[in-house]
Amino acid sequence: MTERLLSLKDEVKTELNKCTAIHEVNALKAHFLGKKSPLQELLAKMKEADVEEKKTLGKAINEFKQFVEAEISLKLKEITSLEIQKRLESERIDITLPGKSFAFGHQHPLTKIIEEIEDIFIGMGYEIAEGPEIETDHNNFELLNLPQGHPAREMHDSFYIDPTNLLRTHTSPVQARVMQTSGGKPIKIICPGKVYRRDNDDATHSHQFMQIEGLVIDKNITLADLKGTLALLMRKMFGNELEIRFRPSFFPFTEPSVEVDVTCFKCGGEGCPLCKGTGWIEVLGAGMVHPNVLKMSGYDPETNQGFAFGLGIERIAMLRYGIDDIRYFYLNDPRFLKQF
Ligand code: 2NM
Repeated sequence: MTERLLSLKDEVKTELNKCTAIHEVNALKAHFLGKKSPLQELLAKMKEADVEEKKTLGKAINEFKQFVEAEISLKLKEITSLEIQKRLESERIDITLPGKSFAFGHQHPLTKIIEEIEDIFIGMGYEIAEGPEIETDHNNFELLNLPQGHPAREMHDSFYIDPTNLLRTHTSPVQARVMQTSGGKPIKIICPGKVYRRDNDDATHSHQFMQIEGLVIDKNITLADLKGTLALLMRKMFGNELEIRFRPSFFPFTEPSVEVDVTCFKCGGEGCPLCKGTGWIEVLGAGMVHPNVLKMSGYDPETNQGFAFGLGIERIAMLRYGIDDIRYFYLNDPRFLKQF
């Protein structure tokens, strides 16, 4: 009997040694301790044994059971720790490897110029006003002294949506809206935004571009205020040394109207390819708000004066960065955009 148990013990050891997975160990456990195990034979024999034999036999069987359970639990521990070892090995992370770098987006050059100009005007106490890109014919033309049939309406041939609505051709309708709702009070605003004109796209024309227009209305506003304001704007944008000059011009919404040149910031006025040898660069249009415009939007032109100006953002950005084709701004080629 004890010999049988001893040889069973050896068998347990050899079989356990072959196990490499948990399910194999569990199968062995069933084999040695389960219903069809050799143990059952021994238990059957117990029935025929006498009291003294039963005692020793029972003890030996119990000891065998404990042995098997202890061996199995040891083996299970061994396998589990091996598996953990394997997983740690296969899921190892090398924290010294460099991280994945990903591309950051950044501001569009036009946005940069707009925010720069906004900051300059906010510094002078202006507010920023915005309005819809689809406007009424009334706001876009009528209120700006461009009545039906006015030849200047052809100056910027427009995209009509229906007989009374169009894509705004300038941001002036925003200013007309502000004038109409401000109850005759003083105004100091700039209006940045997209505008649309029926041009064929080429290096210097785009059917959609961006503008900033400014409007100041108060008592005793003069052309000198306009000149001082624009000189400050241009010096902050292009350098402290430059001068500005006014040339007489015409806009339906201003009288007098001027076009504004600045000293060529590239050559300092000596004459170079950028300024085509003149020493001056044209940067914007401006003027004193036409009495009709003031009147139509509820201001008495006898007691109120105003100045207004408009500039094209693309033109400023092209001058500033030396870009020779307006279409680059709208291609969104990262090779172009990442330079700014
Ligand atoms: C320009 C040139 C001159 C202008 C006028 C107005 C308004 F609404 F006050 F009448 N807004 N913008 C203006 C004046 C715009 O752009 C070249």
